[in-house]
Amino acid sequence: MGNWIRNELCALTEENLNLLLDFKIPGIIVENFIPAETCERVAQRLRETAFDNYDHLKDIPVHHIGLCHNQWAHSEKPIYFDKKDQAQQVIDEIYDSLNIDPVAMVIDALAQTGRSVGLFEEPGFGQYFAGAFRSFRGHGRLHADHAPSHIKQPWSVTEISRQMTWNIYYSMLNTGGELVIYDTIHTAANDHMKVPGEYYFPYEVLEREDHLRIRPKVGDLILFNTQNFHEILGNTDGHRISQTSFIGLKQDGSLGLWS
Ligand SMILES: O=C(O)CCC(=O)C(=O)O
Ligand SMILES: [Fe+2]
Repeated sequence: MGNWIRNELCALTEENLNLLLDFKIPGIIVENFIPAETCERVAQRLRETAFDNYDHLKDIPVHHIGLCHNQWAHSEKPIYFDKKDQAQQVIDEIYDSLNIDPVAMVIDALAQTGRSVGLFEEPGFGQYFAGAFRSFRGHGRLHADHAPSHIKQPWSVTEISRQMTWNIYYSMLNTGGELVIYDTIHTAANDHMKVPGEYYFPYEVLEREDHLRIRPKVGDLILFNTQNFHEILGNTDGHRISQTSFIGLKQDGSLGLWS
């Protein structure tokens, strides 16, 4: 018996957010979260902007703009926080004169479910960066994202009890690029199955067939629980670019965003 009580993306409501945190639904969608014309203008700017490599991960077909905490989580804390202003400036330039702030829009949308929501904070250092752009080409292999399991240093994001993600899709591939979410939860018990020295898992970790395969559309906001194993199917014909951050559930029931 699987965990999911529905096999589709659901609307953003208080009840569905609770179900998602509880691994009972595959995800949440808000279609046309960003208007198509705005997406096209942002996508054009993004295609012209150089993306950095995730140098800390070998062999992953991903580039990013902004700041990715995972990349600096095993360095001294000021190294990450010193990069924040510059990263935010690059993101702000992408949205220059478009009069939208998608990170604030996501925070507002989540807050409408009745939860307290904000940027994640590190005592003594302030707010984390949230809202990196990520560009995929090729296969993002089967993985889970869970700061308490991956990070061995005492950052506040390691104190969460659940981890989700949001993605707004600005540019999609002509074919392929599906997001596949599996009804199998990453746990301390299956973590040892991770391919040594890699970020991904073999398909043998999956406990059942149940999965949801989605082809996101430009303008969609999609949320899912990153403790569910997931993968991004590859292709190389075009750009698959989203803006994204994680969402952590804190001990007090509030949600915090960081990238
Ligand atoms: O790009 C996507 O559709 C999802 C990427 C992903 O692995 C994540 O947001 O954790
Ligand atoms: Fe992921």
